[in-house]
Amino acid sequence: MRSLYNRRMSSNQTRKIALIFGVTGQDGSYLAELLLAKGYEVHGVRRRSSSFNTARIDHLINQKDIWEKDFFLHYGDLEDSSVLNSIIKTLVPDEIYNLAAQSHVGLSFDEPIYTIDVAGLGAVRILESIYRNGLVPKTRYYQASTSELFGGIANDPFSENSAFNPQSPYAAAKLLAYWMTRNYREGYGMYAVNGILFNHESPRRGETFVTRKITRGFAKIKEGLAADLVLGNLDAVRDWGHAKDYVSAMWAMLQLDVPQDFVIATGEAYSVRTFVEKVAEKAGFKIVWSGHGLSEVGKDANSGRVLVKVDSGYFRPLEVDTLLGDATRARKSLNWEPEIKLDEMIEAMLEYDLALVQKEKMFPNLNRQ
Ligand code: NAP
Ligand code: G4F
Repeated sequence: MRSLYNRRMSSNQTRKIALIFGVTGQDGSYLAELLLAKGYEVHGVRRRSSSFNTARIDHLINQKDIWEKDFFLHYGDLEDSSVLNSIIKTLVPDEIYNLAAQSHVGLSFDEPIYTIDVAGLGAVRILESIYRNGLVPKTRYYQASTSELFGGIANDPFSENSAFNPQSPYAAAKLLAYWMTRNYREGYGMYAVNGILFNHESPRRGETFVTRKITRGFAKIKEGLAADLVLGNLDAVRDWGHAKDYVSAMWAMLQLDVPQDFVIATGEAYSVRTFVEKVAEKAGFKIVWSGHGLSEVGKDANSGRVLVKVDSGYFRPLEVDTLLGDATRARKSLNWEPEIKLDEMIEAMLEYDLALVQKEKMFPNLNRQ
């Protein structure tokens, strides 16, 4: 990696510069692709790790015509103000996307202070850096807000005007970041917006989120590498879209004349149970449920084999039962529509995981040192 300062000297100043915190994550990788396709100079911040953590962006790093010409990586951490301030001050980005977070709701109950530091104060560190470096007239800021702010069941789908009711340390951290983004917008005139995104998934989704856990689980069951899949709350309902569609909305939010916050959602919601049934069917199984609560199981109708079990370890101290979004404002003002349907997304995720599992079967020692 070349030094930030050398790179800045040689950069083509005529095109827009985007800086992505969380570039190694699901959304960061799709957003980097989108911005590169739009002709941006794209900079991403990655964390130092003792193992490889760039799998989602390796295809960009390995592309000789763009690596360190259009696409750059810098080491940094949202806990370290001095480094992120130096990156922002040196690059003077046109757009900053803050996608970095400890993003697992369940884990946030185990690590509340860390989660609040990164997902909450991390946003304040970036906003302060923009403000104190005099970049308010130049730099636009996107905050990865979340439907978790709403905290569950309501009579109507959640919109920008719905009340917040955070039900986890993660949601409380994101609420802090949400309000600080509004404070800098309303107090200092910064172009700073919240994208209140409902769940979005893809083959690049982290393996511990429920959708990917299910597609990976059924890929392993189908290929004989696992006997069953163990889950938590089967009755949780989520509005699941595709990450590729959602990063387009992020970009569109930074292109308006007047900054404002948007809900991004498909407007359709399904239970974890239904998601399991859909994945199972595509993997060649038909699930029939029996029992209740922690004793409930999902059996394959043909063989009678138990394929799905429930374990209390995957429940959270507070459960968010139902999240369904109303993206009317985004449809009207951003001309945004989700294009990839749930079934199409499930097929792509399962296909991807089947290919991974087949590789694992052929080369069982591939991931061992
Ligand atoms: P993700 O896959 O978990 O990616 C999170 C990114 O943040 C990774 O690049 C991670 O780096 C980075 N990160 C974590 N801690 C950091 C730290 N201390 N300093 C710097 N970077 C750090 O999440 P995602 O699904 O792409 O979501 C992107 C953002 O949108 C997150 O803020 C999430 O909370 C929010 N969001 C997601 C959804 C959704 O359904 N996906 C919905 C609403 C909001 P490593 O790769 O090194 O771990
Ligand atoms: O996939 P999940 O872990 O996602 P969750 O909690 O909805 O959070 C995701 O979406 C948020 C937007 O609404 C983001 F802000 C956040 O960063 C993250 O991307 O769980 C979905 C549902 C939950 O109700 C959970 O209790 O599935 C339920 N579930 C049931 N069994 C499980 C499991 N979740 C996980 N992770 N693992 C299980 O075994």
